[in-house]
Amino acid sequence: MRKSREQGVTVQPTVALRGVQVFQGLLDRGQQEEILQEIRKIVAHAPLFSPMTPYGRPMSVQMTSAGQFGWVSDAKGYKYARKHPNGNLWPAIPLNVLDVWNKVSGANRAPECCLINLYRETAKMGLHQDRDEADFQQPVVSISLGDEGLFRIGNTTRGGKTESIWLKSGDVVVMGGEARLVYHGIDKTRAGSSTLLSGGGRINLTLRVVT
Ligand code: MD6
Ligand code: FE
Repeated sequence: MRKSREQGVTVQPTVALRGVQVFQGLLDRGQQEEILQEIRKIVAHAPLFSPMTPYGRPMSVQMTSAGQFGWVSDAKGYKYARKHPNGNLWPAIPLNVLDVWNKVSGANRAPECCLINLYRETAKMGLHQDRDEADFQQPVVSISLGDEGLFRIGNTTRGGKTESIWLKSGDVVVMGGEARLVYHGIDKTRAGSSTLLSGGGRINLTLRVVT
């Protein structure tokens, strides 16, 4: 568990790219391992799956969720749902993950969804906006674990110039304010760049207020 004395301490981003804040190395190895243990418990109840894209092909990223809402897709597209496709309610968002939200988000609400993305080998995520939430005043916070991922940041409309940054294990990203609706994605991961995950790969947790 995160030491309580750390709560309430203001932390500052180490990098800001187009308004996207990056807190590099916010989580040390011990904290990363503690979060990973909680993710293992979540996955035992809410197994990873590869959502279908609207193009009829499964995504290369495997996903599951924690919280009151999870992210699922069907033939009609993506949506938030109260249950895993297996019919179970999603497990609760772990306290050590909520600690990260409380430290960096500046938000007055708690996250209602923790999306868990697993990238093995050549998995990637195309440029997208996070815009299925009701309140864009609420930021999105993400935690990277395991192998490094090349995070591309574009603009609030499709197209135009982009900038990229490698996200490492323990880095935390905040997309809020003017940057809340910027297009972003993961072009690739760097296999073997971290020893955190047995079997390799990268996990990204994305915390959002949905309603
Ligand atoms: C990823 N991240 O890092 C994908 N979205 O694997 C996201 O899609 C994302 O990192 C919103 C805010 C932060 C993020
Ligand atoms: Fe996103």
